[in-house]
Amino acid sequence: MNPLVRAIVLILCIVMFYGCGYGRSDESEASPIVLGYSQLGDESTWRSQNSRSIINAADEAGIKIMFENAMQDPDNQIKAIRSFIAYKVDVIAFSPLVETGWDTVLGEARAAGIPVIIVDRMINTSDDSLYTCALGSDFDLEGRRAGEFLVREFEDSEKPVNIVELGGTADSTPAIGRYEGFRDVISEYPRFRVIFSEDGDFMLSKGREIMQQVLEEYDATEIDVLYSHNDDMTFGAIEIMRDAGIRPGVDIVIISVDATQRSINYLREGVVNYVIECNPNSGPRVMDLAKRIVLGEEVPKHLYIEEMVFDEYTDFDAIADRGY
Ligand code: GZL
Repeated sequence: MNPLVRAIVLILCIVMFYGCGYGRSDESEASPIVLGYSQLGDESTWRSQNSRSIINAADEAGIKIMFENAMQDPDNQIKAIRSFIAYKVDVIAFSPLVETGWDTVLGEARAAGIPVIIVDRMINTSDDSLYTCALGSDFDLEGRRAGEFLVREFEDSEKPVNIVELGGTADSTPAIGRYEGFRDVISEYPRFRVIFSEDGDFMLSKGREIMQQVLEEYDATEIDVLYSHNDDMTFGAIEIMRDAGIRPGVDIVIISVDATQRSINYLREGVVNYVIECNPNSGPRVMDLAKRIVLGEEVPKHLYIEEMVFDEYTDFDAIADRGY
Protein backbone atom coordinates (compact mmCIF):
# COMPACT_ATOMS: atom_id res chain seq x y z
CA MET A 1 0.00 0.00 0.00
CA ASN A 2 1.26 3.48 -0.83
CA PRO A 3 2.88 4.96 2.35
CA LEU A 4 0.73 8.10 2.12
CA VAL A 5 -2.46 6.03 1.81
CA ARG A 6 -1.30 3.79 4.70
CA ALA A 7 -0.72 6.86 6.90
CA ILE A 8 -4.17 8.23 6.04
CA VAL A 9 -5.82 4.87 6.81
CA LEU A 10 -3.94 4.65 10.14
CA ILE A 11 -5.02 8.18 11.13
CA LEU A 12 -8.63 7.36 10.21
CA CYS A 13 -8.51 4.21 12.35
CA ILE A 14 -7.16 6.15 15.33
CA VAL A 15 -9.79 8.87 14.94
CA MET A 16 -12.55 6.24 14.71
CA PHE A 17 -11.20 4.35 17.75
CA TYR A 18 -11.00 7.43 20.01
CA GLY A 19 -13.66 9.56 18.34
CA CYS A 20 -16.62 7.63 19.80
CA GLY A 21 -15.98 8.43 23.46
CA TYR A 22 -14.54 5.46 25.26
CA GLY A 23 -12.97 3.36 22.52
CA ARG A 24 -15.74 0.95 21.51
CA SER A 25 -17.15 1.24 18.00
CA ASP A 26 -19.49 -1.77 17.99
CA GLU A 27 -20.23 -3.88 21.07
CA SER A 28 -21.41 -6.84 19.06
CA GLU A 29 -17.96 -7.42 17.57
CA ALA A 30 -15.79 -6.57 20.59
CA SER A 31 -14.94 -8.70 23.64
CA PRO A 32 -17.34 -8.39 26.65
CA ILE A 33 -17.42 -5.04 28.39
CA VAL A 34 -15.48 -5.17 31.67
CA LEU A 35 -17.15 -3.31 34.55
CA GLY A 36 -15.44 -2.66 37.87
CA TYR A 37 -18.08 -2.31 40.61
CA SER A 38 -17.37 -1.13 44.16
CA GLN A 39 -20.25 -1.91 46.52
CA LEU A 40 -20.18 -0.07 49.86
CA GLY A 41 -21.00 -2.99 52.14
CA ASP A 42 -23.59 -5.56 53.21
CA GLU A 43 -25.20 -3.64 56.08
CA SER A 44 -28.88 -4.23 55.31
CA THR A 45 -31.51 -6.32 53.55
CA TRP A 46 -31.75 -3.54 51.00
CA ARG A 47 -28.01 -3.65 50.25
CA SER A 48 -27.98 -7.40 49.81
CA GLN A 49 -30.79 -7.11 47.26
CA ASN A 50 -28.99 -4.24 45.53
CA SER A 51 -25.86 -6.38 45.16
CA ARG A 52 -27.91 -9.29 43.78
CA SER A 53 -29.53 -6.94 41.29
CA ILE A 54 -26.15 -5.61 40.08
CA ILE A 55 -24.49 -9.01 39.76
CA ASN A 56 -27.47 -10.73 38.11
CA ALA A 57 -27.96 -7.86 35.66
CA ALA A 58 -24.28 -7.96 34.62
CA ASP A 59 -24.64 -11.67 33.88
CA GLU A 60 -27.82 -11.14 31.88
CA ALA A 61 -26.20 -8.25 29.96
CA GLY A 62 -23.09 -10.29 29.09
CA ILE A 63 -20.94 -7.83 31.00
CA LYS A 64 -17.83 -9.12 32.83
CA ILE A 65 -18.08 -7.64 36.34
CA MET A 66 -15.30 -7.28 38.90
CA PHE A 67 -17.40 -6.89 42.09
CA GLU A 68 -15.68 -5.64 45.23
CA ASN A 69 -17.48 -5.28 48.60
CA ALA A 70 -15.91 -2.55 50.75
CA MET A 71 -17.63 -3.68 53.98
CA GLN A 72 -18.55 -0.11 55.01
CA ASP A 73 -15.00 1.25 54.60
CA PRO A 74 -14.57 4.07 52.01
CA ASP A 75 -10.82 3.41 51.92
CA ASN A 76 -11.60 -0.05 50.59
CA GLN A 77 -13.72 1.55 47.88
CA ILE A 78 -10.83 3.82 46.88
CA LYS A 79 -8.50 0.81 46.74
CA ALA A 80 -11.02 -1.09 44.61
CA ILE A 81 -11.39 1.80 42.17
CA ARG A 82 -7.60 2.04 41.87
CA SER A 83 -7.42 -1.68 41.11
CA PHE A 84 -10.06 -1.24 38.40
CA ILE A 85 -7.96 1.56 36.89
CA ALA A 86 -4.84 -0.62 36.96
CA TYR A 87 -6.80 -3.42 35.32
CA LYS A 88 -7.95 -0.95 32.62
CA VAL A 89 -11.63 -1.84 32.91
CA ASP A 90 -13.97 -0.29 30.36
CA VAL A 91 -16.19 1.39 32.96
CA ILE A 92 -16.33 1.86 36.73
CA ALA A 93 -19.48 2.02 38.85
CA PHE A 94 -19.78 2.46 42.60
CA SER A 95 -22.18 3.24 45.41
CA PRO A 96 -20.28 5.72 47.62
CA LEU A 97 -20.63 5.02 51.35
CA VAL A 98 -20.39 8.74 52.11
CA GLU A 99 -20.58 11.87 49.97
CA THR A 100 -17.06 13.25 50.44
CA GLY A 101 -13.49 12.13 49.69
CA TRP A 102 -13.82 10.93 46.07
CA ASP A 103 -12.29 13.72 43.93
CA THR A 104 -8.72 12.37 43.93
CA VAL A 105 -9.48 8.79 42.92
CA LEU A 106 -12.15 9.82 40.40
CA GLY A 107 -9.58 12.23 38.95
CA GLU A 108 -7.29 9.23 38.46
CA ALA A 109 -10.08 7.34 36.66
CA ARG A 110 -10.72 10.37 34.43
CA ALA A 111 -7.00 10.65 33.65
CA ALA A 112 -7.04 6.97 32.68
CA GLY A 113 -9.97 7.65 30.34
CA ILE A 114 -12.32 5.35 32.29
CA PRO A 115 -15.95 6.56 32.63
CA VAL A 116 -17.59 6.41 36.08
CA ILE A 117 -21.22 5.73 36.94
CA ILE A 118 -22.36 6.65 40.46
CA VAL A 119 -25.10 4.33 41.72
CA ASP A 120 -27.60 4.64 44.60
CA ARG A 121 -25.92 7.28 46.75
CA MET A 122 -24.22 10.47 45.50
CA ILE A 123 -20.91 12.26 45.92
CA ASN A 124 -20.42 15.88 46.97
CA THR A 125 -18.05 17.47 44.44
CA SER A 126 -17.63 20.80 42.67
CA ASP A 127 -16.35 18.99 39.56
CA ASP A 128 -19.09 17.00 37.86
CA SER A 129 -16.72 16.00 35.06
CA LEU A 130 -15.44 13.36 37.52
CA TYR A 131 -18.38 11.14 36.65
CA THR A 132 -20.38 10.45 33.50
CA CYS A 133 -23.74 9.63 35.08
CA ALA A 134 -25.44 9.20 38.46
CA LEU A 135 -28.41 6.85 38.99
CA GLY A 136 -30.11 6.96 42.38
CA SER A 137 -33.15 7.74 44.50
CA ASP A 138 -34.60 11.10 45.43
CA PHE A 139 -33.83 10.88 49.15
CA ASP A 140 -35.12 14.36 49.89
CA LEU A 141 -38.50 13.32 48.46
CA GLU A 142 -38.44 10.23 50.67
CA GLY A 143 -37.94 12.47 53.71
CA ARG A 144 -40.68 14.83 52.59
CA ARG A 145 -43.07 11.89 52.16
CA ALA A 146 -42.41 10.89 55.77
CA GLY A 147 -43.16 14.41 56.97
CA GLU A 148 -46.31 14.73 54.85
CA PHE A 149 -47.59 11.44 56.27
CA LEU A 150 -47.19 12.78 59.82
CA VAL A 151 -49.04 15.98 58.98
CA ARG A 152 -51.97 13.91 57.72
CA GLU A 153 -51.77 11.35 60.54
CA PHE A 154 -51.97 14.04 63.28
CA GLU A 155 -54.16 16.61 61.50
CA ASP A 156 -57.06 16.11 63.92
CA SER A 157 -55.14 17.03 67.07
CA GLU A 158 -53.20 20.05 68.34
CA LYS A 159 -51.12 18.24 70.98
CA PRO A 160 -47.31 18.15 70.68
CA VAL A 161 -45.94 15.19 68.71
CA ASN A 162 -42.63 13.84 69.99
CA ILE A 163 -40.51 12.09 67.34
CA VAL A 164 -37.57 9.69 67.70
CA GLU A 165 -35.41 9.44 64.55
CA LEU A 166 -33.13 6.53 63.67
CA GLY A 167 -30.79 8.10 61.10
CA GLY A 168 -28.75 6.37 58.42
CA THR A 169 -24.96 6.54 58.04
CA ALA A 170 -23.74 10.08 58.74
CA ASP A 171 -22.62 11.99 55.58
CA SER A 172 -24.40 9.48 53.34
CA THR A 173 -26.82 10.82 50.75
CA PRO A 174 -29.87 8.87 52.01
CA ALA A 175 -29.30 9.99 55.60
CA ILE A 176 -28.87 13.63 54.55
CA GLY A 177 -31.91 13.64 52.25
CA ARG A 178 -34.20 11.77 54.62
CA TYR A 179 -33.15 14.07 57.46
CA GLU A 180 -33.50 17.35 55.53
CA GLY A 181 -36.59 16.45 53.49
CA PHE A 182 -38.41 15.39 56.67
CA ARG A 183 -37.56 18.65 58.42
CA ASP A 184 -38.51 20.75 55.40
CA VAL A 185 -42.07 19.57 56.00
CA ILE A 186 -42.43 19.28 59.77
CA SER A 187 -40.65 22.58 60.48
CA GLU A 188 -43.88 24.28 59.34
CA TYR A 189 -45.60 22.76 62.39
CA PRO A 190 -43.97 23.64 65.76
CA ARG A 191 -45.88 20.89 67.56
CA PHE A 192 -43.75 18.29 65.71
CA ARG A 193 -40.63 17.92 67.84
CA VAL A 194 -37.68 15.58 67.14
CA ILE A 195 -36.71 14.78 70.74
CA PHE A 196 -33.99 12.23 69.81
CA SER A 197 -32.00 11.57 66.62
CA GLU A 198 -29.08 9.16 66.25
CA ASP A 199 -27.08 7.58 63.39
CA GLY A 200 -27.78 3.84 63.28
CA ASP A 201 -25.75 3.07 60.13
CA PHE A 202 -28.81 1.39 58.53
CA MET A 203 -28.12 -1.68 60.69
CA LEU A 204 -30.66 -3.79 62.62
CA SER A 205 -28.29 -4.23 65.56
CA LYS A 206 -27.85 -0.48 65.93
CA GLY A 207 -31.58 0.08 65.63
CA ARG A 208 -31.93 -2.24 68.64
CA GLU A 209 -29.16 -0.50 70.60
CA ILE A 210 -30.47 3.01 69.96
CA MET A 211 -34.08 2.13 70.83
CA GLN A 212 -32.83 0.58 74.08
CA GLN A 213 -31.00 3.83 74.83
CA VAL A 214 -34.08 5.92 73.99
CA LEU A 215 -36.25 3.94 76.42
CA GLU A 216 -33.65 4.50 79.13
CA GLU A 217 -33.85 8.26 78.53
CA TYR A 218 -37.58 8.63 77.87
CA ASP A 219 -40.74 7.04 79.19
CA ALA A 220 -42.57 5.27 76.35
CA THR A 221 -45.58 7.54 76.91
CA GLU A 222 -43.38 10.50 75.90
CA ILE A 223 -42.77 9.06 72.43
CA ASP A 224 -45.41 9.45 69.73
CA VAL A 225 -43.51 8.59 66.53
CA LEU A 226 -40.51 6.56 65.36
CA TYR A 227 -39.11 7.78 62.02
CA SER A 228 -36.53 5.26 60.84
CA HIS A 229 -34.30 5.80 57.79
CA ASN A 230 -34.43 2.12 56.87
CA ASP A 231 -36.35 -1.08 57.59
CA ASP A 232 -33.52 -2.98 59.28
CA MET A 233 -33.16 -0.34 61.98
CA THR A 234 -36.96 -0.37 62.32
CA PHE A 235 -36.94 -4.14 62.89
CA GLY A 236 -34.34 -3.78 65.65
CA ALA A 237 -36.36 -1.03 67.32
CA ILE A 238 -39.57 -3.09 67.13
CA GLU A 239 -37.86 -5.95 68.99
CA ILE A 240 -36.98 -3.59 71.85
CA MET A 241 -40.43 -2.00 71.90
CA ARG A 242 -42.09 -5.40 72.19
CA ASP A 243 -39.68 -6.48 74.96
CA ALA A 244 -40.77 -3.34 76.83
CA GLY A 245 -44.46 -4.09 76.42
CA ILE A 246 -44.94 -1.31 73.84
CA ARG A 247 -47.30 -2.01 70.90
CA PRO A 248 -45.43 -0.86 67.75
CA GLY A 249 -47.78 0.86 65.30
CA VAL A 250 -50.32 1.44 68.08
CA ASP A 251 -48.59 3.07 71.08
CA ILE A 252 -45.92 4.53 68.79
CA VAL A 253 -46.57 5.46 65.13
CA ILE A 254 -43.81 4.00 62.93
CA ILE A 255 -42.54 5.31 59.59
CA SER A 256 -39.94 3.21 57.78
CA VAL A 257 -38.00 3.53 54.50
CA ASP A 258 -37.02 0.81 51.99
CA ALA A 259 -40.19 -1.38 51.67
CA THR A 260 -38.70 -4.84 52.17
CA GLN A 261 -41.23 -7.67 52.33
CA ARG A 262 -41.04 -7.81 56.12
CA SER A 263 -41.95 -4.12 56.44
CA ILE A 264 -44.88 -4.57 54.04
CA ASN A 265 -46.03 -7.52 56.18
CA TYR A 266 -45.73 -5.33 59.32
CA LEU A 267 -47.74 -2.62 57.58
CA ARG A 268 -50.48 -5.09 56.76
CA GLU A 269 -50.51 -6.22 60.43
CA GLY A 270 -50.61 -2.63 61.75
CA VAL A 271 -47.15 -2.95 63.36
CA VAL A 272 -45.79 -0.24 61.06
CA ASN A 273 -47.92 2.67 59.83
CA TYR A 274 -46.19 4.04 56.72
CA VAL A 275 -43.61 2.51 54.37
CA ILE A 276 -41.64 4.56 51.84
CA GLU A 277 -40.09 2.59 49.00
CA CYS A 278 -36.41 2.91 48.15
CA ASN A 279 -35.81 0.70 45.13
CA PRO A 280 -32.65 -1.52 45.27
CA ASN A 281 -33.20 -3.11 41.86
CA SER A 282 -31.02 -0.73 39.84
CA GLY A 283 -28.89 -3.46 38.20
CA PRO A 284 -30.52 -3.56 34.74
CA ARG A 285 -30.39 0.23 34.39
CA VAL A 286 -26.75 0.31 35.50
CA MET A 287 -25.82 -2.25 32.84
CA ASP A 288 -27.78 -0.40 30.15
CA LEU A 289 -25.96 2.82 31.05
CA ALA A 290 -22.58 1.04 31.06
CA LYS A 291 -23.17 -0.31 27.54
CA ARG A 292 -24.36 3.03 26.19
CA ILE A 293 -21.42 4.92 27.71
CA VAL A 294 -18.82 2.43 26.49
CA LEU A 295 -20.33 2.62 22.99
CA GLY A 296 -19.81 6.38 23.12
CA GLU A 297 -23.48 7.36 23.51
CA GLU A 298 -24.41 10.53 25.39
CA VAL A 299 -26.40 9.76 28.59
CA PRO A 300 -28.19 12.07 31.06
CA LYS A 301 -25.99 13.29 33.92
CA HIS A 302 -28.53 12.47 36.65
CA LEU A 303 -31.22 9.77 36.60
CA TYR A 304 -33.71 8.89 39.34
CA ILE A 305 -35.46 5.63 40.09
CA GLU A 306 -39.26 5.69 40.40
CA GLU A 307 -40.47 4.87 43.93
CA MET A 308 -43.81 4.61 45.72
CA VAL A 309 -45.31 4.65 49.20
CA PHE A 310 -47.49 2.18 51.12
CA ASP A 311 -49.99 2.83 53.90
CA GLU A 312 -52.98 1.26 55.61
CA TYR A 313 -55.14 1.91 52.51
CA THR A 314 -52.78 -0.02 50.23
CA ASP A 315 -54.32 -2.95 48.36
CA PHE A 316 -51.89 -5.55 49.71
CA ASP A 317 -53.24 -8.26 47.44
CA ALA A 318 -52.11 -6.15 44.47
CA ILE A 319 -48.50 -5.94 45.67
CA ALA A 320 -46.15 -8.51 44.13
CA ASP A 321 -43.79 -10.25 46.57
CA ARG A 322 -40.86 -7.88 47.10
CA GLY A 323 -38.36 -10.71 46.79
CA TYR A 324 -36.15 -9.32 49.60
C1 GZL B 1 -30.61 3.93 49.90
C2 GZL B 1 -29.52 3.03 50.41
C3 GZL B 1 -29.71 2.78 51.87
C4 GZL B 1 -30.96 1.99 52.21
C5 GZL B 1 -30.49 1.19 53.35
O1 GZL B 1 -30.48 4.10 48.52
O2 GZL B 1 -28.25 3.60 50.18
O3 GZL B 1 -28.59 2.01 52.32
O4 GZL B 1 -32.09 2.79 52.50
C6 GZL B 1 -29.11 0.79 52.85
O5 GZL B 1 -31.28 0.08 53.69
O6 GZL B 1 -28.33 0.27 53.86
